[in-house]
Amino acid sequence: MSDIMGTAVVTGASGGIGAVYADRLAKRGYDLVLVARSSDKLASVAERISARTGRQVDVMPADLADPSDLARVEAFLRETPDVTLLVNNAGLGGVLTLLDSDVDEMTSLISLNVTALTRLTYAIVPQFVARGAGTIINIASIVAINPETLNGVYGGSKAFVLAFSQSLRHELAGTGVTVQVVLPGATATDFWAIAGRPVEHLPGAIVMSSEDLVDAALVGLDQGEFATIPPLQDGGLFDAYESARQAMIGKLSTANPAPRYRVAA
Ligand code: NJP
Repeated sequence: MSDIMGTAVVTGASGGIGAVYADRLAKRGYDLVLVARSSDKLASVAERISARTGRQVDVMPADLADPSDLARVEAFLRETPDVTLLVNNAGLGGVLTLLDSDVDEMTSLISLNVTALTRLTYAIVPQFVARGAGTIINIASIVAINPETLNGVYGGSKAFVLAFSQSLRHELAGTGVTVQVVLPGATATDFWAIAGRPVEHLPGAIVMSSEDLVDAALVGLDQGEFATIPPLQDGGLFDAYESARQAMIGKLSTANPAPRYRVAA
């Protein structure tokens, strides 16, 4: 195991954005543990990266929507002191409206996008806090702030990831633990085909490559940025959004209803 950078655990690393994170983190000197369901794809990603970088790359096949598989990955995070970075990337999307989508599929989406990400974070944070170091990268989405675009449960799951990350950053301030949340826009991966709308159906001008997305997100991490939105050309727009949110803080809980809600006499 690498004793300088330590080990990065990347979920959803059998393809798409997660496989690019794995590649880039190995090039930065991390050893890797790659998590996803498909053992074959994981093995070929691992083989390719270790051949290119000489890093130790282990695979941990697991269905993170399955409680016993998830518990196995949680135990690994709790018990492996070498882990210095967790990329919570595994996620499922959806493009259908409520009327056209199946609630059982929505529940599975929540198990992966929300429950697994939460449980893995709970598993690693105490270790990072005890060591006074560690990095958590949570992959959210632009639908966290634009839930009207795709399926609403998908948008809601990513709004959870953003809110949970905001709280984590606040709670972990001063502990030495770094939290970053990444909000990709449309990115050219299998995500779209799996969700039922192949990426080729989207205008090319709104689709980023997974390599550009991850490289930009890592620049954001290096700059100490908390919320990184690689496609947003004018970063000031997010700053203004965040300022409006901050301006409400301290004013959101009062004993009396606001005058606009005064009950008519
Ligand atoms: O998707 P894809 P992306 N247990 O489908 C794994 C977010 N995002 O790379 O299990 C464990 O190519 C799956 O592997 P396998 C998105 O919400 C994307 O685009 O072997 N792992 C594969 O490795 C997600 O959070 C776009 O099938 C499971 C990986 O997850 C993240 O980016 C836009 C699993 C998914 O790879 C990566 O998505 C955006 C399970 N139950 C946010 N189910 C975009 N692509 O446009 C799946 O805003 N995986």
